[in-house]
Amino acid sequence: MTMTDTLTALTGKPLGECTNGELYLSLLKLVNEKAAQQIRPVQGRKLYYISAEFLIGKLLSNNLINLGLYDEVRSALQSAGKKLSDIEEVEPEPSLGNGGLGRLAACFLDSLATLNLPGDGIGLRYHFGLFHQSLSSGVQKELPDPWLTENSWAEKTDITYPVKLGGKKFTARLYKLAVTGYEGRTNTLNLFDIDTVDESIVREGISFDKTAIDKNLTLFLYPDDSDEAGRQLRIYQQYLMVSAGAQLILAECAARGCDYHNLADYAAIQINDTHPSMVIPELIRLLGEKGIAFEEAVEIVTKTCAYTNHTILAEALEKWPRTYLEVVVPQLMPIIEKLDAVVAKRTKDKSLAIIDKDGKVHMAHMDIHFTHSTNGVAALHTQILKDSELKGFYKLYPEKFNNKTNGITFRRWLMKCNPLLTGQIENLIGTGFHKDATQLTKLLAYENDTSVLEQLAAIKKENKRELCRWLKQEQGITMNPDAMFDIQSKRLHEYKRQQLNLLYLIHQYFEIKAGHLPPVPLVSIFGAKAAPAYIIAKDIIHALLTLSKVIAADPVVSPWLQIVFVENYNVTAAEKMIPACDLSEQISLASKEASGTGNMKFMLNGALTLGTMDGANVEISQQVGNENIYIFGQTSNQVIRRYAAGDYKASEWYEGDPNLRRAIDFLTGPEMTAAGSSELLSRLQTELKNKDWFQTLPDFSAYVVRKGQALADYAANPLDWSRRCLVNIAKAGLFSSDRTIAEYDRDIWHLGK
Ligand code: 26Q
Repeated sequence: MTMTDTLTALTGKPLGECTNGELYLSLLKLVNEKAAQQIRPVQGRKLYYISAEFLIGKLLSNNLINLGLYDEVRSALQSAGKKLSDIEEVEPEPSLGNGGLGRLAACFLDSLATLNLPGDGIGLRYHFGLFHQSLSSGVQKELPDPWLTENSWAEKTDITYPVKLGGKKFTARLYKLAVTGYEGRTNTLNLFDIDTVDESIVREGISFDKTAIDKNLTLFLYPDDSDEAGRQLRIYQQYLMVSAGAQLILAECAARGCDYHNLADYAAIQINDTHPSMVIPELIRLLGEKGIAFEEAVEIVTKTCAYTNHTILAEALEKWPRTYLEVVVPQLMPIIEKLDAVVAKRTKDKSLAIIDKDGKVHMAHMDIHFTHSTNGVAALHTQILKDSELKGFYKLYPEKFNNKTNGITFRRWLMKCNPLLTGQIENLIGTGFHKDATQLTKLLAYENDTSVLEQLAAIKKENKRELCRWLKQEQGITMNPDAMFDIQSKRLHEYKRQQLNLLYLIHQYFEIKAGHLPPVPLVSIFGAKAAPAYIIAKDIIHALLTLSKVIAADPVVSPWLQIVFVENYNVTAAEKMIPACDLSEQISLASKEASGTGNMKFMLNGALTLGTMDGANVEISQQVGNENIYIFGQTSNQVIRRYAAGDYKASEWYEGDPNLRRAIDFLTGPEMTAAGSSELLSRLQTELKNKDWFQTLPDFSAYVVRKGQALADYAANPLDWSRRCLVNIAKAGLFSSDRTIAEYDRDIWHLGK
């Protein structure tokens, strides 16, 4: 049967007469049928990756690629006068994650299935994922982002588990979503929900009644945790996930012959940050119900579970007041107390306790004591955990600590999002890199091949034009594709330092006004959502939007400088932006970005990095060499020392550098306050001048110099720039999540077939 016949049988009418919506539904069916054929029985140890977030993005094209159907489907549609890209538009994006941590989980699922490893995800079926960001009148507004349609990828099952929340009985229902591997097996993403959630309780924006948990439990991804009810709701969500997840794991293992004493031979559980940490006491509790004594249960759980740390930011490490846990999960508190007593026997060091003197329960501490592996997500990050943040734990359990540098799936972040570049690479080195990313180094043979470098530059230009077309259509923005495209896209956070970029742009504004023209026009593109309650982050967005207006209205500056803020940055937007980038901004304060994964995506798509020696930037710079990356700023050791000394004074830097002072003063000058809100702008100014917790000011002058160098190099020698892009692509193989997953399997999971 031809693909046209197959699809026509599914639609029930000629393809040319179908709407894009009808074609989408048929393709969804086709994919699910094909995917089901690749499900394999499991032998030996199976992985359960538990995570509060799976930022999977749109699935249709990715699944078609992985199942080897993409080309056939595209031509069948084409013959009927239909375009796959139009059908993709119909699919809502499941934004079931905040950012890096959630996207990493999605890349890992792809790699597990591709490597033919048995590994399923366990998470929550949020009705609304991360909020939809709208930018009207210069500020961010949050709106619900629905993705569940009648026929969605997550299929309802009749598998349910009882879960007790706040002493009341609830029923968790399992939804299954097929995870296809590239020429590999099909695994499952298990998402839990309860039937009583009521979408009609959403009020203005993303606000809702936080008390009625039967109606709101899985309504939103991470509800605002700035108030008590929000924080409690988060614990309820976490417990729903881990209790139902633990029951699923035990049931699946029992069905394969496990008698619970040997659980670790059947299951490996990876705890993605502390959000699923309650799985530890919950498993101990459930094993107790099966008749296994506490001491043995502790041993079994420790052998089964492993923990990944994604941050050293103190404010992101979860510590729950025991009074919350006593309300939400009273059945766990006695177990957590017993675990704390075990810890007290192991060490006298009170800073390693699970429950501290103020009655706060430290989730990460429970993880480290009661799992067999704790890993960081980039070499520098793991080193910092061992040397400072988790030093006491490292002393106690040196053998548990290990590094697993993050990675990204090249299927989505190259083959899917950048077909032109993929085609060029295939022509040069064949298709081996699809599953063996290290083969990209074969590209180095073309480092001095002018026609290859010119073609690479032409592809970049075409991707930039494509981004121009998309942004014109989405936001009515016109951009100059001959300018350098500089992109900073990631969550808005002070440690990621979008404000440093902002200060640079103000500086450039002054330079251009003074007649110091840059060697090439610059389009500075941002994509970033701020947490709804994160005031300074929202002020930074406001300042960027305001500056963008000021510059656009200035006939002298606007030909040379443009600021574009992409609304509602998500996976779909990232797939359009990343292939069009010339210069990738990775400018976090050294020591603060655990790894970063956007940095890897930009590199793979032929952008050069402008970055600090932070997270995986360190490993990127080792891969490409100093001449193929722009590094600047304080080192992590300098930063850590400065924090320890506690002697950083932003005001001294402000007073000491006239360029910096000029840029910061401009925030509340007449041009800005005429275009924006003086209240918001002066709040940001005060923060920068007097606090600047993430040390933006000390790195300012070095940033200006390095960025100036990048612009000069780009303008002076396009062919050499293209050569350096080629080197970046060729050396990106290390950052394939296939490599990361192979290392997790080798060192931690030891999965069966
Ligand atoms: C915690 C408590 C209360 C409310 C929310 C949270 C919370 C929510 C989300 C804490 C952290 C997150 C997400 C963290 C995250 O995305 N971390 C990123 O993980 C990536 C994958 O390892 C790294 O590349 C990034 O460096 C890291 O910032």
